[in-house]
Amino acid sequence: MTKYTLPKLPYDYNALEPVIAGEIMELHHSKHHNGYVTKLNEATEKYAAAEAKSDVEGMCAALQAIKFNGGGHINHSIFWTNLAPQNQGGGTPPEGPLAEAINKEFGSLEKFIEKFNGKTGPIQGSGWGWLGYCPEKKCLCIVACANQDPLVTTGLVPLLGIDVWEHAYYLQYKNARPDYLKNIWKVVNWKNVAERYEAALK
Ligand code: MN3
Repeated sequence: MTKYTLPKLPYDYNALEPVIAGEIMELHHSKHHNGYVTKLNEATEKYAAAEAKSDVEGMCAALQAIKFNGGGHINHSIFWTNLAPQNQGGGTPPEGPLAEAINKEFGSLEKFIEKFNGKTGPIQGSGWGWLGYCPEKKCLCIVACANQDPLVTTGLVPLLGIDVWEHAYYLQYKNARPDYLKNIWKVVNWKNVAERYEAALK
């Protein structure tokens, strides 16, 4: 059976400083994301064992854990690549088709960020803000998801996800989620977001 593994971070833990402290990145990647991977592997084993016995109750119970921990694994795997150190393009505004789509849908990058933060900041408890592509309506949209619910469950293709669980910012920003959301754009890897957008169009 497939064993899921923790992807390597594409930069050093302290490379996003001063926007995100190295201590946060290390805990977030090596403890939190790693925990989702470990529990996803346990849950898929439980599911397979239950399925082998036609134990539907056991299968349903395992599915809850697969959705949460699998969602955590999917979301963080996207999140790490959505960010980049400033000397590697982090914060450099998008160009090309993605920039055109953002301008068309939201007016400008600044207005997009304002709307994104306006929707993501008030998420109650833990969750994620997403920029997604809707293949049906052929447009960009901003969606807030609770817990670790992966965006794909809404039918959208994930392009950019911002983690607003407290573990993503609390050590540095304390209760000031809006400050974290204001700063994070300085390390957004728009090149990665644009690649995801262009792949979604195909
Ligand atoms: Mn997280």
